[in-house]
This record gives sequence, structure tokens and C-alpha cells, in this order.
Amino acid sequence: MHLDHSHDGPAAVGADAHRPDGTRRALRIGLGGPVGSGKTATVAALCRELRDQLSLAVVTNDIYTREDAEFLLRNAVLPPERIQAVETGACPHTAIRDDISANLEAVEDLEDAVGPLDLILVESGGDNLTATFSKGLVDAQIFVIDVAGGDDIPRKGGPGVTTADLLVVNKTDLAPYVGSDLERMARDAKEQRGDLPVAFTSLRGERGVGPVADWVRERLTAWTATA
Ligand SMILES: Nc1nc2c(ncn2[C@@H]2O[C@H](COP(=O)(O)OP(=O)(O)O)[C@@H](O)[C@H]2O)c(=O)[nH]1
Ligand SMILES: [Mg+2]
Repeated sequence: MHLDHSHDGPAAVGADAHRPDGTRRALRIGLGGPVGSGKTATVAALCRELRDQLSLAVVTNDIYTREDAEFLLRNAVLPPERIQAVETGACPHTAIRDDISANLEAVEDLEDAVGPLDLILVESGGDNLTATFSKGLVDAQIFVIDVAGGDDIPRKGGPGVTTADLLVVNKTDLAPYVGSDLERMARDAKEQRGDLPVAFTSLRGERGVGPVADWVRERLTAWTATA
């Protein structure tokens, strides 16, 4: 296992962008955010959208169960050998930020077992607004919030909202029912994030996960060009 995966983003590619045999390793994208915002649903939709063009795999993190992995398996979004569950047994952020060894092992096991892979999605167990991934584990991170969690969440900030490479505001279909003001959320997010991108999604809607899939494809193009 390699623990020297530190770099600053997709453009900063070090020796760790390659596997021991010299082939390029997969781009690793983390998905974090509060419980119930739609992380697993986003992972499932991304798998459906990308699996015919890319070789991909998923790592899920649950505290005591394999629930998210089982949801993905039940819905057959990928063959079972492409889905690995990590049981964190503690606050989920610990396993994606402080002691990332179990997640790194899962990622490397997947590359060995079903690689070469283009993309590995790592879903964090649901946490609060402060959970972010170690740059030693993922190359880029998506933070998923939803409109039903309150339209003041972008304004409240926190490292997920302010620094994630992509902020996803999901469940826009629910905005009219919960009285969330999407324009205000967009304004607040812009204020917190500057030029960092924000995607508004409804997985129930026509475009579904499309904006997120487009962003993932862009990251992958950049990764392939530099790694
Ligand atoms: N209405 C609506 N429900 C959604 C959307 N995305 C996810 N959900 C639902 O929200 C619930 C929690 O989603 P899940 O992906 O398990 O959240 P996670 O805890 O962040 O992984 C599930 O019942 C999903 O079906 C969406 O865009 N619109
Ligand atoms: Mg989940």
C-alpha cells in the first residue's frame, strides 16, 4: 500500500498517478455530504450513465453496515466485483480523512482485481458539513447537499460547501414543496465558492445526474491528459 498520495489536484500529478506496473491508475473522485442528500443515488446514476464508456468501480463507506453497497448491488448498477464496502466503525469522516488506510486498500484491491480502471467513485458515509476527503485518498471531491436540508446550507459554509471541487445541490424537484429558494442558494454558493462550480440536480428530473456526469468527464479528460 502507498501512503504518499499527496498532491494538489488533477493538474498536479506525481509518481502516484501510476500503478507499480507503470500503467495509469484510475482517477479517484470522492462524494461526501450530509446523510440523505443523495450521495448513493448520485453514485448509482453516475454508474448507469458512464458504465458503457468507462471502466469504473465504487467504494462505499458505512458506519456499521454495507447498506450503500447493497443498494448499488440490488440495483445492479455495476457487476458485484466492482463494488467494495468499507465498514468504518466510527465517524465516517475518520475513514476518509484521518486514517484512510482501509479506503486506500479497497481502491487498490479494486484496481488489482478488475483494473485497469478509468474511474473509482468513493462515497463517504453521511456526515455533517465538515467532512472532507484527504487528498491522499481522492484526486477530486464532490459535496452533495439537497434543497430539503434547508436553503441556508450554502450560506452556512463549512469546508465541504466552500472547498469541494464540485458542489451538488440535489433534489431540486422538492424545492416547491419545502419552500427552498434555488436562486438564493445559487447566490450564496457563489459567494462562498467564488469560481468553483455548482451543479443543481434532480435525480427525478429529465437531466438527472447529467451535469455531474459532464463534470466527471471533464475531470477525466484532464486526468488522462496529464497523468
Ligand atoms: N425527490 C428526490 N429524491 C431523491 C433525489 N435524490 C435522491 N433522492 C432520495 O433521497 C433519499 C436518500 O438518498 P441517498 O442516495 O440514499 O442519500 P445518501 O445518504 O446521501 O447516500 C432516497 O430515498 C433517494 O431516493 C432527488 O433528486 N429527488
Ligand atoms: Mg449513501
